[in-house]
Amino acid sequence: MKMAVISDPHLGAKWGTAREQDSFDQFCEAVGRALQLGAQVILIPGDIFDARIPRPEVWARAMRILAVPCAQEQTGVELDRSIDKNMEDVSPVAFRGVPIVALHGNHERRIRGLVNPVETLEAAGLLVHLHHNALILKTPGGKLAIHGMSNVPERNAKDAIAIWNPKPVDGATNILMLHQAVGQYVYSSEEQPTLDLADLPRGFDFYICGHMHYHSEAAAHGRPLLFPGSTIRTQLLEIEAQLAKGFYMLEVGDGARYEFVELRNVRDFYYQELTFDGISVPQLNEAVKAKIREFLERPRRNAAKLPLVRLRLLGTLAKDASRNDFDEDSIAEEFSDRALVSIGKEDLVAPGLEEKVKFLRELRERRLPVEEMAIQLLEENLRDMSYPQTFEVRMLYHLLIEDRMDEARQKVLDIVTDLTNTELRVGKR
Ligand SMILES: [Mn+2]
Repeated sequence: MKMAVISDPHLGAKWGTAREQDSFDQFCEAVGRALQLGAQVILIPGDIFDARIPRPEVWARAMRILAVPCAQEQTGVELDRSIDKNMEDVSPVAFRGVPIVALHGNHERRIRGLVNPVETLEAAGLLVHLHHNALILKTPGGKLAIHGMSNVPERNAKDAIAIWNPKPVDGATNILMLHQAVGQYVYSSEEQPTLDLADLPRGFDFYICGHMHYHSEAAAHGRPLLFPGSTIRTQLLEIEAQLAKGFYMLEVGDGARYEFVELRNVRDFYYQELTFDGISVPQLNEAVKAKIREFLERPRRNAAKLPLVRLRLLGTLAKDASRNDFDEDSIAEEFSDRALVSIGKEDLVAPGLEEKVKFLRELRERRLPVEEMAIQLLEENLRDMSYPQTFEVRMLYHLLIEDRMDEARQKVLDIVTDLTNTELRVGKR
């Protein structure tokens, strides 16, 4: 009994850019290769679409790809029964060909009462959607129970899985499918998972988790926990340059085997962090271009598509140089016939800016009351602007925070009147 697990295709991602076909190309290859390799069921643990409400152009491409497994010959997989799944939601055409069982991910989640795009695909009979329920399938290799929890907000994940409390089905191969951050396996370091490896329910033969975009393997209660990763590059992180994109083939019945299958039509991706110390803008231009040229001379795996080049600039610029003087767009334009270049300069510091950061850090360390911190920042900024001290800023500020509006207004009026009179006198002279 063979199954494919294809995760996070993010159909429609990078729409309107040079990469707008990538999500479809890569999902299409994954589905085609899975069928070639003999998959009898396809599992998709979430984020089929990149958006909650995909545009019709995206729907059309997605449905064309998802219809391919339906058109396959029957593989002897039948629906036996379900647990907590309303059978009226399962389309009578869902078990034609090679069936697809899917979750919705965080990109597709909508509020209760609204239909999400994965449920829409279910209505069309292109797949069966799971959320806190299970399907038990009769297959030539024995019974297969697929239990699924679609994405819930991370803060609720631990409670949601405890309340659901799925139990493995006796006499079946049991698979648990999720779309969450789990323990150290997160989409980004800003996420705070509530779910830990130990919180996963026990007794399943395979644990499968979408959401994380680079593929990884772990163990939960001594059984494989597989993260297929996305089929498209979305994050342009170093780890996405190091790890291949692909999907899993699982074989169950006589023991259990799994293997990661690499996609072939993925763009080559080069990632580099460059650190500088007091570099001038012309030198920076040269260094960046030299690096891109160096990448372009490397042997290519996929010569059919322009490679992606991501450079992250770190360190410091020369004195008096500003980040705005460095024009990354014109460099990207210059190479646009040979590569898709993305340059991140947010972490490149101009010396003036460095002093600002130091000033802010010192302010914070002095642990001043918020109001005092605000006036010091205001004074610092006014100094930068060479403010002529027409108004006594500190005095006005204190009147305002004490809610003495009338006095503040009067002070301003006095000064304006004074200034006007002076102007008039100068004018008359
Ligand atoms: Mn995702």
